[in-house]
Amino acid sequence: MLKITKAEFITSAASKEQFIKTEKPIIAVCGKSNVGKSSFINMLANRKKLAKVSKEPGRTRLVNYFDFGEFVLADLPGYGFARVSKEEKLKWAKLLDTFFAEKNAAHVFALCDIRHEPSADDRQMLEYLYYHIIPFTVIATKADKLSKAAAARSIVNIAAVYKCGVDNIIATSSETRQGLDKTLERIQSVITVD
Ligand SMILES: Nc1nc2c(ncn2[C@@H]2O[C@H](COP(=O)(O)OP(=O)(O)OP(=O)(O)O)[C@@H](O)[C@H]2O)c(=O)[nH]1
Ligand SMILES: [Mg+2]
Repeated sequence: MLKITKAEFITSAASKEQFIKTEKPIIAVCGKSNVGKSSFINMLANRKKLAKVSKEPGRTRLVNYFDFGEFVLADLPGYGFARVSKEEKLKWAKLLDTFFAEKNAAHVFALCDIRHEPSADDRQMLEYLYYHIIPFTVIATKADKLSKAAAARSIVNIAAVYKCGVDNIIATSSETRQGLDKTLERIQSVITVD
């Protein structure tokens, strides 16, 4: 099992010129505002405050890079936040599209809230991934908020929307650390080149 021995903030990128180049595989974390991206990263890092968690959605407006030793994690800006201007939304969409088009990520963790039907923005993000042929794993967050049976039903639904198998979805909770081992196994297989 992969052991995370290092988790350090590297830098933030506000534009494509600032995207970093590295020999290490980059795993990107994406999902709508408030879905739990930063909390998920902190769970992996086993740190409380590596990535900023906020009750107010839409706070992560940059690509934040973290060095995890054998790989780099990129925390992408959350999309689908209502209270931002049209221009700002377009700017984010362009930034994300360029990020994927330039093949910056070897793998993507696409986060969605296990309690909610995937949104139009989630489907748009999925289109980017399929269009640019970027392998992804769905992380169904906040699993602590549902019963086991309800979580299982939700995962079947998410698999249908994301056009993937249920095996490609990991139910997680940053509160209970459910799904951490499965996620580490997935990272291990993603970063192992054989
Ligand atoms: N119950 C529960 N709450 C969670 C979980 N993960 C995140 N939250 C809460 O959801 C809210 C948003 O979490 P963040 O990790 O900041 O979400 P984010 O996706 O990084 O948000 P932005 O950076 O604004 O796009 C916070 O109040 C968290 O405490 C989880 O697994 N379970
Ligand atoms: Mg965040």
